[in-house]
Amino acid sequence: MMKLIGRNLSPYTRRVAVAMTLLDVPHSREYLSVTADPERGLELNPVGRVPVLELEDGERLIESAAILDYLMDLVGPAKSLVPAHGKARRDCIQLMAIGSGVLDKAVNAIYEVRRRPAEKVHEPWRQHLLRQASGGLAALDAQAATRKPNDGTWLLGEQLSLADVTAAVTVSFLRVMVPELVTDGLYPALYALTEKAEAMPAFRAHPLETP
Ligand SMILES: N[C@@H](CCC(=O)N[C@@H](CS)C(=O)NCC(=O)O)C(=O)O
Repeated sequence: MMKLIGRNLSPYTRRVAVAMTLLDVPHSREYLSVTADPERGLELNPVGRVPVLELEDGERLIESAAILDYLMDLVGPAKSLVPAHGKARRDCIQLMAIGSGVLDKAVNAIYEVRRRPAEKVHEPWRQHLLRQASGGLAALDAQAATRKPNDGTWLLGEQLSLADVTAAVTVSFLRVMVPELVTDGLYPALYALTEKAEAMPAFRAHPLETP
């Protein structure tokens, strides 16, 4: 059986975990925190990060986007959570890039505070990172606002895609770790989409741990 390594508090890991459950790909988990155990991180991944997906033969894949690409290839076009061609495929991958870009900026803003001595935190840089994250959230909200109200559609229309999974895990992670980025009422369409996604069994199967 494949093994997914990383905690659900890592949104990059969580989006892979949710996708594996949505696609019924059997897997076990190793809930590694690379903050707590950086040596294990470096043993599994040359750049010491999670997620890592260990395949049945021991091959290890790194980078959530690359892991998701492998999984979509594994399940094939009929089940894939990324449209196969054209504008829909482009839009899906761009929206995923915005979501993971938000995460990159927010995670760096967190590290700025948590991984530096207090006197070495550069607040203007942290604010710049938060502005970049906010730009991505506004773009996701604008896309979510094009959904027809309350009719159950997703970012790209009727079909749930990895763009939705990424957007929802992003908002949920920020609510716990950088609540100032996702205050009430700021991104209503994106919040509604997140609530809808988080109510699904595949999301509920991978709840965020407390930090
Ligand atoms: N681009 C990577 C980002 C992975 C990442 O930054 N993971 C974090 C956990 S949320 C990590 O392992 N951080 C440890 C570090 O960078 O030192 C991906 O999508 O997999």
